[in-house]
Amino acid sequence: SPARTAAGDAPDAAMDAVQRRLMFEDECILVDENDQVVGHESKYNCHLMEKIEKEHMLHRAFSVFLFNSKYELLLQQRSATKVTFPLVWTNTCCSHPLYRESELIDENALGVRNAAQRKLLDELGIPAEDVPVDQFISLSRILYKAPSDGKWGEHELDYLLFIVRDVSVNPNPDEVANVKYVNREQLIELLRKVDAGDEGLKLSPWFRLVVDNFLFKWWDHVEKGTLQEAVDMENIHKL
Ligand code: DMA
Ligand code: MN
Repeated sequence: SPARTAAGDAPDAAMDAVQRRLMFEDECILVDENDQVVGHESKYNCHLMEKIEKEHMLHRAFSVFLFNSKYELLLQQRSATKVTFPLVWTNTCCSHPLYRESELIDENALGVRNAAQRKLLDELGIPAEDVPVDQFISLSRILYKAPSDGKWGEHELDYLLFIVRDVSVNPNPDEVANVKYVNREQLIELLRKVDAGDEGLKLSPWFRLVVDNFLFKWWDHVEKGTLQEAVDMENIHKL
């Protein structure tokens, strides 16, 4: 459709109705480079590349990496209607903690973990009881900037949340085009295809950063049950 082919430059009127509603309803948390809360702003404004460049606007986000009991990682392909990064393959679930009391709790990243539980249900239909908030391990934080297409992009301070659970999955087609579990070999094969340009496969920039910098060493900890040893919430990695 015309809205898809040039999503980044399309007028807002062409934006998918569900995604447009979220762009204005979701109030993101603005932070400084040390992850201190400095304000709040609509999801819409937070993802305008012009604002990011001119006002250095930075917002808080999270990326969930969910593994099943066979230690396979659940990937999702973003829906065609996502305003930023449509149809790219990425980690299990990504979004933003919102500027509301329950998602602003700093202690042990509880606000971010609450947001993760909310979005795993919204995007993937994973029941809250399958992903108890105390089961997420906040491993680290990264700071990155990535243009999408046209006027949209990301500039985020992103919490990397790991969880090992068998869950029931029922993807929401407004958010997710496809899902699959991969073991390490299957992810390596996917990376090879992406790098070769096969089948038009693309990965999200933040997932690629985590893959290239951390994922395989953390996967060892997932398998050994030693994820706590990998926790580094002191540093914010600028990637
Ligand atoms: C934003 O994800 C968060 C990261 C880490 C890129 P998103 O674009 O999927 O957010 P939402 O699901 O709220 O649209
Ligand atoms: Mn964002």
